[in-house]
Amino acid sequence: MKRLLFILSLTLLLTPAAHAQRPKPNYDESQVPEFKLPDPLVTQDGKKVDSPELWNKVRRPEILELFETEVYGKSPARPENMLFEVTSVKNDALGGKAIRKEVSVYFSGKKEEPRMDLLIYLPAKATKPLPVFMALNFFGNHTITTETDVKISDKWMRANKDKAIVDHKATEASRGKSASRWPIETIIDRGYGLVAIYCGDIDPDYDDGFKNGVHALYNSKQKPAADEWGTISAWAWGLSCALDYLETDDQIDHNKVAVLGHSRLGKTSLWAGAQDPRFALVISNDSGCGGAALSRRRFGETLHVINNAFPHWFCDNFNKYIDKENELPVDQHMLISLIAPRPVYVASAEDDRWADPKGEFLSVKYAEPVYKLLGTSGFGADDMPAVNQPVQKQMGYHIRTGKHDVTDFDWQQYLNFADQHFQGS
Ligand code: GTR
Repeated sequence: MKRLLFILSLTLLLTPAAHAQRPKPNYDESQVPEFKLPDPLVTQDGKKVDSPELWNKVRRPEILELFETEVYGKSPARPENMLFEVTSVKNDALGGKAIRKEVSVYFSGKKEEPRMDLLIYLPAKATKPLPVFMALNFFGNHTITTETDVKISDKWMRANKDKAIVDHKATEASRGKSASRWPIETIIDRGYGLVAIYCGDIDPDYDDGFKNGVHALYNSKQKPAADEWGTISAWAWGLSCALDYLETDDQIDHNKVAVLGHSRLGKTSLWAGAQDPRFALVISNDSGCGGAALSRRRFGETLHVINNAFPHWFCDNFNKYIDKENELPVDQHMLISLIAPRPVYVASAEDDRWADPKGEFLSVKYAEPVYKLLGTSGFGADDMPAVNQPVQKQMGYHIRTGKHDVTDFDWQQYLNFADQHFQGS
């Protein structure tokens, strides 16, 4: 008996807490709790926001600060003396279609870690600076292309057999393993460039107590306070640093940079776009909980699950709202509202119930009043559109068939949306 108890308690000890307590996800619309969303157009002290001035002066800064202190965590100011080093240029990449560059960004201004590598593809035929999509990736820039002369990332990677990661490092066999998500030739043919960055260059995606990545530059003595940056904030901060480089590159139209991300990196693209108005267009692909999905719906992934499974993504204050979503002073529609009046696009996938497609749609819808107040065409969809039927005005949305992924269909919509907002101006 004693032995049995011992084995039992040992098993309990060895079971990761997150799994032991992981509640069953709700996928039943009738079980979604009733909730009242905070109004993006009412200030903290109850004043109706009825003019763009009031929005810009009072309400927007209020909401931004709430996301900084309660959800993602405040980031430091970007370094002023970053060092940008162009490490390769190929003028006939992709069979002559593209100019390809690799650029290293040294955050401290010295040639030392942390360092972020940009892989840039631009249409070779361009006669003027071009709009680009900028996006983080999960396993290194060499995974987005099959071109064999792109540098293989030397950074730490999450374990993944499919991506040929061995001992947390990429291998030669990792090349092109994520290429299906990056239709580079189509992007080039449509007149856009692509800027790719491995998210782990900015902050490796695991909970190390914030000692590595860019946190090392600022948090070497003590971990971030409860309202200071987690990993998603660090990634967003890194995207803004990359934009600082783009502003020095005269082949790129830095007034037409679209920031895009999938899943955890879609949460990041929204947060990057919310904080940094230099991002002219923002795209979130299947970003789910802590991204586009409304937290109060508790459909699929919840605050309880995400904060236990990924304690490093958000700031510590976000834990206060586990199972208490109604006490959050914001919800994710207000994250979208921070991007107004700039074009924003949210995409869902039918089988990606974990990310709560309806909650993603509703965030766009409930951010619309802010877009309207600022004089844009808004969204114009009251109900969720049918699958594969995109809605595209100043705000865009689609739900496509299929699973959690980035597909050619998604990219077609993003390119159409960018055409609408970037071309001819
Ligand atoms: C899942 C996580 C989601 C989503 C996804 C991803 O495990 O629960 O929030 O971000 O990872 O990034 O692929």
